[in-house]
Amino acid sequence: MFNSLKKKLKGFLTKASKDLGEDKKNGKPPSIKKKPKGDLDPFKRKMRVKRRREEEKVEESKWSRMEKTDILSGVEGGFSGKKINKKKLDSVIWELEIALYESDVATSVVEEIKNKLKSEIEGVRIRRGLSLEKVITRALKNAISNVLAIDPYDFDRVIAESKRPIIMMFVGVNGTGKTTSIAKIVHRLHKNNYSCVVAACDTFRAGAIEQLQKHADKLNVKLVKQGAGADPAAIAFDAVEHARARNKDVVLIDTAGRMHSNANLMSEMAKLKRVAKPDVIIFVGDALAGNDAVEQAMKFEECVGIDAAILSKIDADAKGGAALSIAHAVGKPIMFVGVGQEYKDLQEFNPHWMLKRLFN
Ligand SMILES: Nc1nc2c(ncn2[C@@H]2O[C@H](COP(=O)(O)OP(=O)(O)OP(=O)(O)O)[C@@H](O)[C@H]2O)c(=O)[nH]1
Ligand SMILES: [Mg+2]
Repeated sequence: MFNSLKKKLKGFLTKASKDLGEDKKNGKPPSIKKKPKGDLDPFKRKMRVKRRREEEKVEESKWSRMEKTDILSGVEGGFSGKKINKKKLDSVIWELEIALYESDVATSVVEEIKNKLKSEIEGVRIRRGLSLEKVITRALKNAISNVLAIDPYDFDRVIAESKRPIIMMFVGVNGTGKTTSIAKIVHRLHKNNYSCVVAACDTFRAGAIEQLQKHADKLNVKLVKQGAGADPAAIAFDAVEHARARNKDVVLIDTAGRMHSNANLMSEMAKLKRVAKPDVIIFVGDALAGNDAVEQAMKFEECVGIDAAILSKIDADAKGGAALSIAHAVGKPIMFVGVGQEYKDLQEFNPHWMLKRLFN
């Protein structure tokens, strides 16, 4: 998972700390400037030495305070150490930019990470003995965490606090993992003792209803379906009625995969939305599609409006571009990530989870 991106970030950090740390002379805390000795009498000289020692003590305590607290906080401290050189910084940040683009990170996200990293470390003074790599790593983690920091989607709370039945509709392009994600979510909901109904609204693709039926049998969940070619809106309506009549907790609507450029299927989805009145619309994107998944999410957001995203196939994704970009670019949180093909392979996503996988 994210191996290529992880390697690229590590490479960047090593190179950045080497390139930025080349100037060894600047690494020392300042020595207090000696004043010309002149013709001071012994008493005055003694007093001057004493005062200098006191000043040095204050400097030392500043340094040690800085080491214990934030390693970046020396910027405003007014005391010197190795200062990160702006010109060199620009050139190493270029390396980061390339690494991110190669990993399929969206342009707006690359810019955001780059600017945040720059603002965190430009002009910062680093005390000798402190690892430059550690300082840059921390700044990069902050920058990445910043682009991931969209209000998280608390699925369990939404389910617990929502009206009944709560209606969830899953949308996305072909083969991204909508049906599998629905099955995984039913599995999760059953584990928490919620009752579900699934609506087989993909009447378009051959075999879609049978695929869902297999999951329904395995999961022992009610499937509301009709034949191939039937009106998806009518099926969703039936499923919601069924859930109301039987006091079921959650209705999950599976829809046909569609390209946003397919006007007919997009307007069919809009009709489905009008009839089923979903409380939550979830975009399911394939992490392996990288930046394309981000673009698709933006289109679905425009066409139908989405509340959150699920990124599937993260287990096979070396680049991490979609996971880094989608929430920031679309402004919607990642609800879950799919980490395999089994029902249990669904995980909550948060910045901490991502950072752990990128930097540990
Ligand atoms: N490795 C891996 N494979 C997954 C994951 N999620 C789904 N898949 C696989 O991706 C393929 C497509 O999944 P589906 O759930 O059928 O995708 P879909 O979006 O419903 O496809 P359409 O209905 O054709 O639009 C299947 O082979 C799944 O097993 C995941 O998180 N990891
Ligand atoms: Mg499907």
